[in-house]
Amino acid sequence: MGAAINIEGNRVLVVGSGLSGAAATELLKKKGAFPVLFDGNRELDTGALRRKSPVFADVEIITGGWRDEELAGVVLAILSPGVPADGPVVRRLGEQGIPVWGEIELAYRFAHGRLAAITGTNGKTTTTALTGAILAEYFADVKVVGNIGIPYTSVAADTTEDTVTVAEISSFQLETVCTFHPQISAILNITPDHLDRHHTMECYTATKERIAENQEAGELCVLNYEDDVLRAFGEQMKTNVLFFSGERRLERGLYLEEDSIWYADADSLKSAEAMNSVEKAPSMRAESAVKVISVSELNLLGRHNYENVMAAVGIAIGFGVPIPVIAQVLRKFRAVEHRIEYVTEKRGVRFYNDSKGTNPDAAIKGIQAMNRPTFLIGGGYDKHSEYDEWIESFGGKVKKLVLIGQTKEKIAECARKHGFTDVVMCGTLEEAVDVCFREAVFGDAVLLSPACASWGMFANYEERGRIFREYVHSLQ
Ligand code: UMA
Repeated sequence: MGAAINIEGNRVLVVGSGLSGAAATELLKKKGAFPVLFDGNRELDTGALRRKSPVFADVEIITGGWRDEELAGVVLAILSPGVPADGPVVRRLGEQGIPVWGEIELAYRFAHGRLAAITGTNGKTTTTALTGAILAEYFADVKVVGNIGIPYTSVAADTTEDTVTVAEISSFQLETVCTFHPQISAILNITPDHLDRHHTMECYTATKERIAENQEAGELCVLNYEDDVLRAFGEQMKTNVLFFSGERRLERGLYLEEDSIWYADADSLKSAEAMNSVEKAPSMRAESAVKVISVSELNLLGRHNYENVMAAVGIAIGFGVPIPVIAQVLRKFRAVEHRIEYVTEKRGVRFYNDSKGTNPDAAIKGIQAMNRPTFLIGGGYDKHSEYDEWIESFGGKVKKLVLIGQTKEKIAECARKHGFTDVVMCGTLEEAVDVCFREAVFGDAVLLSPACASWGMFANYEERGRIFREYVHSLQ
């Protein structure tokens, strides 16, 4: 798969007609290939698709399944992230001898400049957006791409040697990389998610770790020291590792102590001093530690966010951004949409949109951030997650659990098992909001933090969050 494939003048199959498929098709055309689109959805309205995405207007579209001869002359297939690498589509392509790259691999092959790639179960989007904001303060041409919602293929052709690209990379996207090689990678944390796709935690972890598989000595991987798996991973790497910790002082790395974020690195203290205006640590602390920022100056809440900040700071330091510049951006940066986002207050009840809480671990962070009695709206698409830890994290804070979607029975049963019985089932998100608003009293919070993906009820978590926000604003 690492070999060069000449796409110019050749047919290339694009699998998936969503954001990634459209952007990949556009890039392939720019590079002189002849894209052919395949989408497994038999019901796909190709006329409507061509109107919505003009890039497909002159492209041959195959839906549902294909006959071998329809792929005659196809030299390569580009997979959208939603298409599993061990599924029937890839099996058929293998039988026909057609090599497969993911959309990320395609973009990487045509991209220039430097690249930072960020993965992890939770915090990827915040960290990617924050890293992009810091780098944009220091470098003239910064692109923020990937799972964050901007396909890497949509910008790859516009990059130059001076571009710095920050890519949020999901485990789905990592299944199909090959030569993908960021100079700086980061893995924020690994907790159970997407087990319907990756089957076991071992496979999920190994897929995440692929982000660093092509890195070389002298490059950098930023890792969470408090994640046992990542600590062990870092300790055997050949590339440089910069750990961060929300729990303990590190000899070398970033850590949270006394409500501040510190950077300790004996080797680079000299350059840190040269940057001026960085506060030296008291002598009792690691000799070389400098203060990056006090967390009270941040607009992001919760320890998980301080970890995201440390990862972004680590990447920025890796690219040589001075600490005062980093701190200046950190003071301005605000939370991304749909992540414990305050919506409004009605009748003394505060509404929070945490639609991005798409797995139990992320949803636990949502509950932890609440400082009021909370009506919690949960449930959605079944990714084969276990909900025990999420229910256990309610800790007396959750007044009522209002459930929607495919997982509602499974979650309700799990709640009962843990002695939590104040559960209501609803058919729609709007109905769930109505129930919460009817029963909530002054001083309560209503939190949408579903612990599940949105698929099946909504196109994506952004749509779920938007609908929640709009409906909440319309409440009388
Ligand atoms: N399709 C098939 N066969 C399949 C599966 C899907 O033909 O086996 C077709 C569908 O019919 C549909 C198209 O593929 O027409 C959809 O492709 P897609 O699911 O890859 O979605 P895109 O619109 O291309 O969006 C993808 C990411 N989606 C997924 O990973 C599921 C987006 O991440 C990402 O923002 C976008 O590329 C741009 O890079 C979303 C996501 O939910 C936010 N990610 C997961 C997460 O964050 O947990 C991983």
